[in-house]
Amino acid sequence: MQIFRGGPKERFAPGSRGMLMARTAEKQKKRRRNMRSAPKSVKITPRAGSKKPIDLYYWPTPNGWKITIMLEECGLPYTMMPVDISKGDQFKAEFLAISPNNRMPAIVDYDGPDGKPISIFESGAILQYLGRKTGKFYPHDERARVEVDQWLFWQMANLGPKAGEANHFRDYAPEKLPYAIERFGDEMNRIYGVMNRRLEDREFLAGKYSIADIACIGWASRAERHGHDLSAFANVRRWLETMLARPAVKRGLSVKVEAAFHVDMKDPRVRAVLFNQRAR
Ligand SMILES: N[C@@H](CCC(=O)N[C@@H](CS)C(=O)NCC(=O)O)C(=O)O
Repeated sequence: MQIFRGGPKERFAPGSRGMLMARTAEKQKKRRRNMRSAPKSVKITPRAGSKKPIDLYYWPTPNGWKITIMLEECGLPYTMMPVDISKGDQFKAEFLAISPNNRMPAIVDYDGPDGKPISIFESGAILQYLGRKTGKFYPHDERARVEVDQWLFWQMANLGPKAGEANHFRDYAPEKLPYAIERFGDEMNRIYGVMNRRLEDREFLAGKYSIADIACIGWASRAERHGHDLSAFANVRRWLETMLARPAVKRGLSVKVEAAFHVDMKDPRVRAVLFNQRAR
């Protein structure tokens, strides 16, 4: 790959077609960058002539990134709808109507299976749906699909929830409870061990790159938050590097929401929204 330093002026004669095209490309790039960090609902990579883009209800966390990465990998146009979970957007009636578990991500696909809109919550179900819809990263062949499903469900039931608890007891619990910190720290160690063994003789979790890998990347890229630097898990590190080098993974992980930068997890109002939730 050739890397150009400097702007279009350095590469094309003033007023040339090349210069104009480069300028337009730069402007588009800038616009896309700004859109990704805008606080309101944001349209990303819309295509002329296509149906209304998918609405993605999103906050920049490992569960949210699963879907931005998948949408980017598939080249599907989407509108990012921020769900400010620090302020309680996840409890609003209109959000609960599509995501009754008061958790993001969720999507609305206006071009559903019968051409009518469909809403989906739970990141694993969304990944499978998008995989079936596009025929990408989710094989048709039953044996290959079972491989993917196993590792996708493994992420949903192990890596994700246990990392969340490890994180909570390390960083957010009002008291440092050694038992809880150790319990979930050990679990994370076990889980990375499982993943490391699995990746010993294959590049990706299900052999080929799939939604199972997409589900894991956001969590594994934050391993240090749950107390691991992955140095003991060489195969996971190699997989992580391969994943992070993918342009769509980079784009998916960089879909930002400005307001998320200003969330203070020590703020009692934020803690009251996010912690000690009970049936409503
Ligand atoms: N199993 C769900 C988990 C989603 C989840 O935990 N989302 C978190 C952010 S990472 C959330 O929306 N939290 C809101 C809350 O705790 O009220 C999925 O994979 O979609």
